[in-house]
Amino acid sequence: MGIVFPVKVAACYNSPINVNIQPGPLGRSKESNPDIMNMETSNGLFEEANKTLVGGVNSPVRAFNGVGGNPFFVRSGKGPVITDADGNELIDYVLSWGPLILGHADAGIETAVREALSRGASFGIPTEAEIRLAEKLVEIVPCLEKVRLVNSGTEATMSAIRLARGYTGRDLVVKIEGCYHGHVDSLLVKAGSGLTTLGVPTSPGIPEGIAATTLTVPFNDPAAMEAVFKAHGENIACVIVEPVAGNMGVIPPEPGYLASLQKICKGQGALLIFDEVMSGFRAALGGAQERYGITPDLCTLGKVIGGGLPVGAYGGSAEIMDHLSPVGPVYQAGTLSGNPLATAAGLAALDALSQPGVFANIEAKLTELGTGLGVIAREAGIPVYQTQVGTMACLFFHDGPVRNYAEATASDTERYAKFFWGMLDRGVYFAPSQFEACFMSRAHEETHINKTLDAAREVFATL
Ligand code: KE4
Repeated sequence: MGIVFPVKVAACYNSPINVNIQPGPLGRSKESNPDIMNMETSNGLFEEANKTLVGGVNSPVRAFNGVGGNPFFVRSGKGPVITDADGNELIDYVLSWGPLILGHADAGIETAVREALSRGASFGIPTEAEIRLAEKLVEIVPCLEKVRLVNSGTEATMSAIRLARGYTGRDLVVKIEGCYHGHVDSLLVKAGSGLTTLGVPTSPGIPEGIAATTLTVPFNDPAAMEAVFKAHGENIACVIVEPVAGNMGVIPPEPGYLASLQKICKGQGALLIFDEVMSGFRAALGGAQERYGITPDLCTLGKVIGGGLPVGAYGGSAEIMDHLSPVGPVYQAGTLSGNPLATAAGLAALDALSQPGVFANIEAKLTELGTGLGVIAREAGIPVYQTQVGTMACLFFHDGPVRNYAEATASDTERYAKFFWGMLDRGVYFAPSQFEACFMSRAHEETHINKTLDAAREVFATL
């Protein structure tokens, strides 16, 4: 018999399933408020969905628990606008949680995917497109000499952690409280995104033995990082951090913070991993590592690099990456990794995004939106704290500053929910949680920004 680990199975987490078929919080109903968005078809679909899909969704954040009420169902998208099952047209600032930086149904991506599909969807054999996408990533992202393509951000972070442990021979991982790195067992500890939204920052189901290998410290706190290395330094394989925290709202690194992480990791023989699944090609074209000039040992990527199809990636120096199979002993694999459709979509997206002036123009549009929202909030006397890094931003209902998880989670989530539904009723879709990001795309135009600000002017008067 193999070694039996004394694993204590975490308490079973049974929440009552509350299939609450109504179109939103705060007693919203068409009867009491005829101006609210009609969600009749979506509500019917949500009721159906709950019969076969857990919570009616395939990813918890889509259930709108962060703002109460039920999600709408989407029928289609084009450019910056999505159309839901009831025919409501919504200006989209979630963009599938970041990937759609060119907007929905981009013609260039569609052509590329159709052409790839006409030659076959998957081979499980090397294809040239994988080389071209890898070359594009290496060309743009500072820390990359070699990459491995996978199918999601979670796969990328899970694999990067394993590589760091295999490379250093150490077990412990340091993560930042409130950062989210996908649903990797060892990283679902004090995590952001849906875990914070749902109030379960550390997920049940993670054996104590695994959770014990994860150490957490607050964001933007060099002293806390120093302390954890003082206590455990020789056993720490890596620090994984979202260099721009995007899963507790959007929180930039304080000046010098990323440099302090790099210095301590170098000094202690641990690897610094930038999880740029969200900030990659969003904080800057080359990610946060380009914007802040700090080159990590490894980085993970996803979202934008797939152009809306499932692609994740991780990479770093050839010296570290060559510890991966089949060259080295650290194993990682994937049936559909680098598949022709996803690589075609990703390459088309990155080719378009890396054209001169495209990224800067998207960033400028987000600045215009944020500036307008700030003026409106001040005129309404509503305290907000705004952040923006490149093409991602956040409007905290908080009088600021917001520099870490504790401060982020002190935001007025009730007021955020009112803002969310008020904007939705006026045809504007922001993230259904205070602890997510607002994204801009190439497809948004002045008319969409002006419509958004007109709606915000009305909504702030009701908050
Ligand atoms: P995926 O496995 O969902 O492709 O990527 C996980 C991940 C890793 N790292 C960062 C920094 C991430 O933001 C994510 C995923 N982000 C969430 C939204 N904040 C995805 C939305 C969802 O969970 O459905």
